[in-house]
Amino acid sequence: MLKLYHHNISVCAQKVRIALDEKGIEWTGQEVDLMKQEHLTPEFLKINPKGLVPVLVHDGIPVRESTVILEYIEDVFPERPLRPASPLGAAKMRMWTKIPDEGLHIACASVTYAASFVHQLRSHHDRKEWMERLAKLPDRARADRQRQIMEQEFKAPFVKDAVLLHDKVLKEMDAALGEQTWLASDEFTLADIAIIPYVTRLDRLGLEKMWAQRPNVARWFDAVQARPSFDSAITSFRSNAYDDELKKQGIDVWPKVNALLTE
Ligand SMILES: N[C@@H](CCC(=O)N[C@@H](CS)C(=O)NCC(=O)O)C(=O)O
Repeated sequence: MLKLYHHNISVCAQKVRIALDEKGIEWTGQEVDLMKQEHLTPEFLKINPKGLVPVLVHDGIPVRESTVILEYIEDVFPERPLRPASPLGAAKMRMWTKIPDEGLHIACASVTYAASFVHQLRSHHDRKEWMERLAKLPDRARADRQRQIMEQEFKAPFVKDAVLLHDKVLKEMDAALGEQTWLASDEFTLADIAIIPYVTRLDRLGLEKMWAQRPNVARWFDAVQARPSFDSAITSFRSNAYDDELKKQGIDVWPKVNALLTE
C-alpha cells in the first residue's frame, strides 16, 4: 500500500503526485497542514525528522526526499516508464532532477515568501506569533531566511540571487527545449516532472513574463498543462490560490522581480 504525506501546494509534493498520476498508480493521501504546523508534531517528526513533506510510505516504510521518491516509484513500478532506458538518457534526466536539490527549491521558497507568504502570514499572525512559529522549525537556516524575508521582503540579499537562479534555469530550459520536445529527450520524463512545479509556481505568482522571450519554455508549459496529470496532481489540489490572494491585496509581483532582473 502507498500512502503519501503531502500538502496541496507544496512543490515537492506536486512532483510526486504528477509521477503517481502519469504512471496510473493508486495511492492514499494524508494532507499535512503546514500553516497549522502539522509537520512539526511529534507524530509527523517520527515519519520525517526534518519536518518536511512529501513522504511516501510504502508498506509501512517511509521514503523521503521528492527526488529520491521519484526514482523509487520508477524502480518499484517500471510500467509506463518516466526514466530514459539508456544510461546516457538517464544521466541527462538526472541533470534536471538535481536542479531543485542544488538550489532551485530554496530559491523558489524565497521568491514565494517574498511575493506572497509574507502578506498571507502577516494577515494571520502578529510578529510575536510569527517568531514563535520560526523558533519551532528544525532547519535553522530556513528559519533565518524566512525571518529576513519577513523583515526585508524583496530587499533581502539572497532574494535577488533566487530570482536570478530562476532566470538561469529558464534560459537553460529554453536551450534544451530548442533541441527536443521535452527537457531530457523527446519523451516526457522525470526531468519534466522535477521542474514543472517550479514554473507553475512562477506562473501562479504572476511571473509568466519571465519566459515571455523564451518561446520554447512557453510551448513546453502549454504542453505540460494539457496533460491530464497537471489537472489531477496540481489544479485539483488548489484551494488557496496565490494569485487570488495577491490580487485581493492589490499586489503586483512582476515589477519587483523585473527590477531585480534588470538592475
Ligand atoms: N528536499 C526536500 C524538500 C522538502 C520541502 O522543503 N518541503 C516543504 C514543502 S515544498 C515543506 O515541507 N516545508 C515545511 C516548512 O516550510 O516548514 C524534498 O525534495 O522533498
